[in-house]
Amino acid sequence: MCETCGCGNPDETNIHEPKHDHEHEHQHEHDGYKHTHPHEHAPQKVIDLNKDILLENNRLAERNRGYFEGKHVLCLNLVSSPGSGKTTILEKTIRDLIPTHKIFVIEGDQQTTRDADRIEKSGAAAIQINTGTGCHLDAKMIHLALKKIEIDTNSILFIENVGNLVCPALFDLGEQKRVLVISVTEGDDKPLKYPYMFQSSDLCIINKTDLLPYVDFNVDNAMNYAGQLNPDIKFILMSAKTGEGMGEWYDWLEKQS
Ligand SMILES: Nc1nc2c(ncn2[C@@H]2O[C@H](COP(=O)(O)OP(=O)(O)OP(=O)(O)O)[C@@H](O)[C@H]2O)c(=O)[nH]1
Ligand SMILES: [Mg+2]
Repeated sequence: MCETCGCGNPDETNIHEPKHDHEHEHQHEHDGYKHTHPHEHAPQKVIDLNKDILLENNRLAERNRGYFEGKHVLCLNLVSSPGSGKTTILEKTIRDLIPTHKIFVIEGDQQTTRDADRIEKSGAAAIQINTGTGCHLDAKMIHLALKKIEIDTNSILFIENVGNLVCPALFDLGEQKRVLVISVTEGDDKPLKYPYMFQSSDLCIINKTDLLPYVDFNVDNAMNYAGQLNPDIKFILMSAKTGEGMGEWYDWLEKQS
């Protein structure tokens, strides 16, 4: 349960009962005889998240956005489920672009400085935010981090959000663009199950394509589902391991600057 965004708060949820009748007959074997009797399953529950706790966050996000615009900083918010490859993509991006670009990174994780350490080894300055029990970054955390890291003008700031396809979708950080990374090991139905994240993202990187021969992931299905939710979303097929799609990613980055 997230204690900071209220997604575990029962007052903020709606529970929909299924429309069909749950009663049907079951056979049980008892004392060597088969008995048939009606049996009731526990009702299925679908939980919707309410979003009206975000006004203060949006106000601070606008302040962050103004700061980035004033300094000509391209700020990108990288979101994904845990382990999709955000840090690996950033490591490769930094190694390739640091000779020609000024790059800074804000790292969000519940615990450890592992990702910030990886980023610094790649050659960019990084600051780590640990959210504790929190499952997302918010605009205030970015506002405070910006006071601790001196971002140059005309630079790129990557924010790697906490690995989570749910709560980070709701929190504007003041970024210009949101980059969603999914990987082929997660299943091609993710857009259907986590629609807010796909609706709110500008670019969807489908990572780990080197593993496509080994997993049941239909790229067309994933793109169609996401495109139905968000007709403007762009896609890049990528393998941060082999380098496939990195050139396309750098072209996309250049177009945003
Ligand atoms: N095969 C393959 N593995 C990859 C690729 N990209 C990343 N990985 C591996 O996937 C694992 C997770 O990668 P990370 O970059 O740490 O993922 P992340 O999204 O930053 O993870 P969190 O910060 O924990 O959410 C690591 O073992 C990477 O080596 C890829 O393109 N192909
Ligand atoms: Mg990471």
